[in-house]
Amino acid sequence: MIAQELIDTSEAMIIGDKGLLAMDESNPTCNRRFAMFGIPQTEEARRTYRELLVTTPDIGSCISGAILSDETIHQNAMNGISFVDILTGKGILVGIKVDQGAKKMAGFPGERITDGLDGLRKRLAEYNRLGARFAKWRAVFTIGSGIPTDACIEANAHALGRYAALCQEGGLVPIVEPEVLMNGTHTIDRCSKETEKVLQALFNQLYKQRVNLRGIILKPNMILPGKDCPEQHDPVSVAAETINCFLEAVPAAVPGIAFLSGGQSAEQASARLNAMHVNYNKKVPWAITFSFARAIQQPAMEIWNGHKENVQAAQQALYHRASCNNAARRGEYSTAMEF
Ligand code: 5MM
Repeated sequence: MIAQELIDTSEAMIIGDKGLLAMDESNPTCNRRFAMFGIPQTEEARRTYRELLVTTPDIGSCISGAILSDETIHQNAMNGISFVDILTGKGILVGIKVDQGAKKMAGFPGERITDGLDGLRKRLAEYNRLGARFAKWRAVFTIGSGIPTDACIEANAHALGRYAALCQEGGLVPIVEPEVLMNGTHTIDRCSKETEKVLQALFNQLYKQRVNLRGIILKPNMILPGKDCPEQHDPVSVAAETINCFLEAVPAAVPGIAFLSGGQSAEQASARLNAMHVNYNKKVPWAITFSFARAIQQPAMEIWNGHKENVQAAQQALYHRASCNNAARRGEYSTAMEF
């Protein structure tokens, strides 16, 4: 019974041309992003900004689910209605980030292991009670000299497996997020090889830990060269590298791959998602969608800038980015949409 509910939820998360709005930045990350625009880094500013996001007119026509953080899932709009009720009222599924951050991995300089398994079963039950229908856990891998190591990959894959199994036991669909970072000078080929290694280790653990693959969503990086690699690639090549890598490593039972943006510009992320749909839509077994944070929110945050009079324009910018990504899911996005 629970298995069917999980499958129904994961199908609802990838429905049509909709995607996921990642608004689960931890307080330090949100504050860092606010600081870039000179926005005050207070709990009230974070609440006001999240209210702007969830009350964007017609956002439910573009977004299937929103990922919240622990602070946000407990907050209300100014009129006293909880963010959970606002989202649910718009037909948007509520998700919750449950990891407690990627911390330095002891004995492995430059590598990180994600915390948060202690007490997780209890936290999941509470989030379920609050209205969450899915969860998210992010593991981070850095490409560099001799890294990521097998130890870092195995430890993070094991933790993702334990998290995913606990989520399914508690009736929540786990978004499983292994992110190979864009930081560095590495080539696209190196990104592909390291991502494939990470995905294979991850799916081995999901199998071993009896996770129902039809009741998860994978949230990975696209296959990209490092930000500082001299050779950059057009959207068609990125789409080809990405799909080839995922065909090698992701079982057909997985219903959907929801890409993170990882520091790409909003336009780049839409163009690359679009190229995957134009060239491979009928050739892959999973839905291909988006779960962006920066690439969907950044223009809205910049316009808002902490000022009430900018709320409407910021909401229009969020809606615009969501629509561009809907178009990309249909293979109909073009840069002409940006003017
Ligand atoms: C990689 O970050 C996730 C997707 O965001 P981008 O599209 O900007 O890459 C995002 O959901 C991330 O997991 C959250 O922002 C939470 O991050 P922290 O590090 O604050 O927990």
